[in-house]
Amino acid sequence: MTTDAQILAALRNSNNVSGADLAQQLKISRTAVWAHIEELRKLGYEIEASPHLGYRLTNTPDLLLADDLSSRLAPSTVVGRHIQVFKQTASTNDILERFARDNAKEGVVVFAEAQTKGRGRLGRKWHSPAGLGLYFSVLLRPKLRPMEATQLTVAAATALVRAIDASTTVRPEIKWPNDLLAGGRKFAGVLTELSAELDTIKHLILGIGIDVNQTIDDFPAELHGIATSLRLAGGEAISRPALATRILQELDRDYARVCAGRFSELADEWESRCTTIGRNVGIRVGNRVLRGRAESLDADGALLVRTQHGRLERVIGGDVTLEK
Ligand code: BT5
Repeated sequence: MTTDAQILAALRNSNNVSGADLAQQLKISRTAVWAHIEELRKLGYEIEASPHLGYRLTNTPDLLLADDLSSRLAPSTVVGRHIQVFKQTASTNDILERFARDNAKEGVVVFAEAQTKGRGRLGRKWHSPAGLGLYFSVLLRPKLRPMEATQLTVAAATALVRAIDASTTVRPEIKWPNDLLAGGRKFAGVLTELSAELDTIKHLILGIGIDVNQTIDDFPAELHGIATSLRLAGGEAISRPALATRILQELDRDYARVCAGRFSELADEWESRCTTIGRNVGIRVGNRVLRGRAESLDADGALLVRTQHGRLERVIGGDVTLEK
């Protein structure tokens, strides 16, 4: 952890910390502590200083800073063990793909304040305006077969739902396979990209995009009517670093469950929040549209659909429309 991260962690852990205590903990001089506090203030952290009580953190900016995010996570977490934040990038998935090829460890997370080429599935775009949403990618190296990768898209969705339940008044619905909706409008999506050999996953990148503090004017015209943000749905602005931290914590927990072979627990949780289950659906897979009733998830995270002819089909990807 950097010195700034350690100072932020210390300030968060107690109401007031004296300069002398900080200096002792960090093994630096009191003048150096003061210089770091000044730097943090310049970034927008409001830190009060009183001669008797010491330093007190009174407000944090809505900025994503690697040190700040790291300081909020337990040292033992896998997801988020190393965090990097870019001011702007084409796509966080592309950055992480490069890191993965350079043998980065699993759990590395890359955030961007803005993306110029944010991607959805099948070459679609993800609108990623600066400072309003969360756009990040997580590198995982699960010991799973490629056909089990859908378990991790499901894990990402349950982690997002739990984090949003805990941090906001919005109660998201899941639309299979990767959309989070509020009031029928999409505010988050997951892009899972896989590098695999025949029967093993080499690495997997979970790319997560969430509309957090956008107002309607922040969306381009083509998304009006289909997209929303947590702020629009819940009526209040949300702290992005606090939400990001909670998501990484929940994802760490769900990833551990998947690795321990406890995916079925997640599948139950997922099904309870998924508006696709129990509905008649049309699923476009390539050029084909499969029609039927979505029944459940199987042990690998694929959707089981009972077709009009009574056959049970297993679907691992596609675009769903809900039918009557
Ligand atoms: C997704 O694709 O929903 C996955 C989105 C993943 C984005 C993250 S951001 C971090 C990481 N880096 C990346 O480059 N990507 C990932 P899909 O299901 O294909 O949905 C794409 C469709 O959602 C578009 O065609 C639009 O209709 C709609 N859309 C685009 N931007 C949106 C936004 N900001 N909010 C809501 N809907 C949006």
